[in-house]
Amino acid sequence: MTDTDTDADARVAELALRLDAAQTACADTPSIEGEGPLDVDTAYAVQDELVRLRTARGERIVGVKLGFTSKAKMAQMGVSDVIVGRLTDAMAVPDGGATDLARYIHPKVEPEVAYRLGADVDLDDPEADIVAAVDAIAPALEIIDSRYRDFRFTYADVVADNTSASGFAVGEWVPVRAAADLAVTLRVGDERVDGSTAAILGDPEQALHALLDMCRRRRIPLKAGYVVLAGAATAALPLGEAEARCTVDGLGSVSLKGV
Ligand code: OOG
Repeated sequence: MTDTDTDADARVAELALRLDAAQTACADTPSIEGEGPLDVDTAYAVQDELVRLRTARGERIVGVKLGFTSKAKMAQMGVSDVIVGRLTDAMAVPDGGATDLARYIHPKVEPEVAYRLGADVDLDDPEADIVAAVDAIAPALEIIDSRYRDFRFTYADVVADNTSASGFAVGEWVPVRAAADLAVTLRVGDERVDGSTAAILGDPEQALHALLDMCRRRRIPLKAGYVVLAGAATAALPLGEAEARCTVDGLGSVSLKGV
């Protein structure tokens, strides 16, 4: 190992500790790239280390999530690539359940579609069929809580921060079906946003292909039983004590609230 490798490893460890501390203390942190360049490979290494810190505390990885699957969000960020993050059991909120707002810095909710993997996907098999590995679909809510001040981050920043992942709820699983252009409604108290699953890369099934491609590039395992969140179908709304409910036509609905 060269000194440069050692310095790079030390930086990854330090950035992961900083983001982990922001999450556990619910205290935001400034953008990393605001202080100097962060390349995407290093950002995924920070995410790996951040997730390792969580699993070392006993959390279990239960799924993966995509971000920036909507054209609007990609354009807003000036990027053309999706991002992938990890979900742990500590982030799961039961459908209809409550989540303690004291756990978050400035939580927002997004309406999503979730897929469940019924089998492992072999990242090294060029013929691997992720769509065939999916055994159920459900409406979902994701809670995003960027550890960065005012949700101000670059592409590499948000990758390092495990793509803002902090909570999720999944509605009733139903057999997989086409979900290309289903009406989606997100209600939080009196606020409401309408959209369509078409906002998710044109068809949430495309998100599965984008996920496999990204997981191959980043060596992120895809295991049987994993929940896959395909990305937001509308803009996010702030989460407070009012009920948040996502309804996806033909799939059903899912809700949670903050307490
Ligand atoms: C990043 C996460 C975005 C999505 O579905 O696009 C995301 C953020 O906006 O904090 O999960």
